Amino acid sequence: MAEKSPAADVEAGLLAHLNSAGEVPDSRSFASSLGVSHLELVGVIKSLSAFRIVESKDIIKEAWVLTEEAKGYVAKGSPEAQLVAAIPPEGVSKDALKAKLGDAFDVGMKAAARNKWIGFEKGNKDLVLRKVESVMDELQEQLRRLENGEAVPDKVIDDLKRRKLITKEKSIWHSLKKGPEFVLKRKTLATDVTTEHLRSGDWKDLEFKDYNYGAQGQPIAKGYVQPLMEVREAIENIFIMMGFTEMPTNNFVESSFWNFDALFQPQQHPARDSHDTFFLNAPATTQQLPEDYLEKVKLVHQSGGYGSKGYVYDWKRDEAEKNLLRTHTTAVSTRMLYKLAQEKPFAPKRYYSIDRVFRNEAVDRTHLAEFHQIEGLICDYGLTLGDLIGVLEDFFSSLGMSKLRFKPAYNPYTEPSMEIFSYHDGLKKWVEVGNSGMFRPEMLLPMGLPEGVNVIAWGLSLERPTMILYGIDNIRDLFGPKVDFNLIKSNPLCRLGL
Ligand code: FB9
Repeated sequence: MAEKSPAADVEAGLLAHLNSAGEVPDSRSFASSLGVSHLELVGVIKSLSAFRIVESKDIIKEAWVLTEEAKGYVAKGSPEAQLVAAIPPEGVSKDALKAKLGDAFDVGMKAAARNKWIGFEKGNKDLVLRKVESVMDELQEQLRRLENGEAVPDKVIDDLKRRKLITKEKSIWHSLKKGPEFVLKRKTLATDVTTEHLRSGDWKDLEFKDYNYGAQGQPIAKGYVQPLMEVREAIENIFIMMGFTEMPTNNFVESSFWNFDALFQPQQHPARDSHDTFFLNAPATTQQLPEDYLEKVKLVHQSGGYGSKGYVYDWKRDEAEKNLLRTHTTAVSTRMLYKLAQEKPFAPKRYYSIDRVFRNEAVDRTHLAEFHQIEGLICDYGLTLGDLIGVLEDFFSSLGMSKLRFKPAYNPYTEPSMEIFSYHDGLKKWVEVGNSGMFRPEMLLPMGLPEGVNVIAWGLSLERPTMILYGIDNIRDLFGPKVDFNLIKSNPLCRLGL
């Protein structure tokens, strides 16, 4: 038979005592009567209460307890009393006293002086003299009384608290009585039929523990999807369902040409200076740009064409060759539209991209120097602003945003352009949920896209919807070194548009 665990002895002792005495008024004194720690008895009480074998009532009392320092004073007297005791009638030097009392010296000196127990000789501040024969060590007395649980005046409590000699401690103990399922000896309920039971045959009179169907499973140590990636996946599924294909965004480093010039964004545009854009020192400039297309971009910037008068400025190649961290994934759209224009005959396309973009902006609660841009574009003959509004309605209604409003806006590469607003039921307000527009002919025609082909496009961030969906207030809790993993672990699955 298995060796009886000390807990079993405690249990047997408690049940036997309850059986005879009917109750245990104070679990603390009962534990010391059993010679076990109160904690160990509490463990048994908790398990017996769970099976309603005993009934336990918690008794909570807050009491002042002495700090180690205070316990020292009860043993050796208060610092001031120790100090006086260490002063011989002829007095003694401060150093000698410090050597004798150690860190009680400073406190002792101040308190003894305050109590006018000590004094100094005129002109000799180093010799400490006793002013009193004997002292009544109030502090030691008060601490002793407190230690024995005796009442002391509040003023004394405040003084002892101020001298950090006492702290409040909550102690909990229990009064016990027989429970509705009280038994003298608890049948150990078996949880499994083991070979031992089968071999010993005692399985016949074993009682089995009920299955606890409510038991939580072991938390599975598994990886967790970053909320941004959860929302990314949900939004990707929406694009794919709408027939869009992902654009390759695996190049954070881009040339000014594809990021700005090809988008008909003039070289003196404020976004093109290092206040907004991270330019690279190495590699500082790009080597390969399509020569013939570059000429066309140069021309349309300098003197227009395709019905446009252009920007009429001196377009510089070296400006376009400057490398930077892309400020938008629209740079990828530019590359893809140029590539599409080279494919004859023209075939309509729906493209999307979701990846990091970098902007040298002031960082705040919702802005970092990088974020994930989501972009969608449709390239086809005869597309109108109505088509853009239509596809935005589809896209955002799949994101659970049905009520949209559009506000005219300006982008160097789209005309007309619109900011998109959605009424957010949870936030009870209109939220700006993105930007959109129709790419300018000055951008599309130099690429070689056929007359009559229009491109409608829109963009938003991944961080904003993720923060709103997960109720995250500060972007640093979502992205970057300060992410709180528990937030990621405890996050409910994102239920977006699905
Ligand atoms: O994401 C944004 N807001 C947003 C989006 C979804 C959302 O979902 C909630 C669950 C309900 C909530 C909010 N914005 C775009 C709007 C603002 O947050 C804005 O202040 C910040 N914008 C970023 C740029 O900041 C400098 C968000 C980012 C943005 C803005 C514009 C584009 C892309 C990202 C674009 C574009 C574009 C335009 C025309 C053609 C092609 C691309």
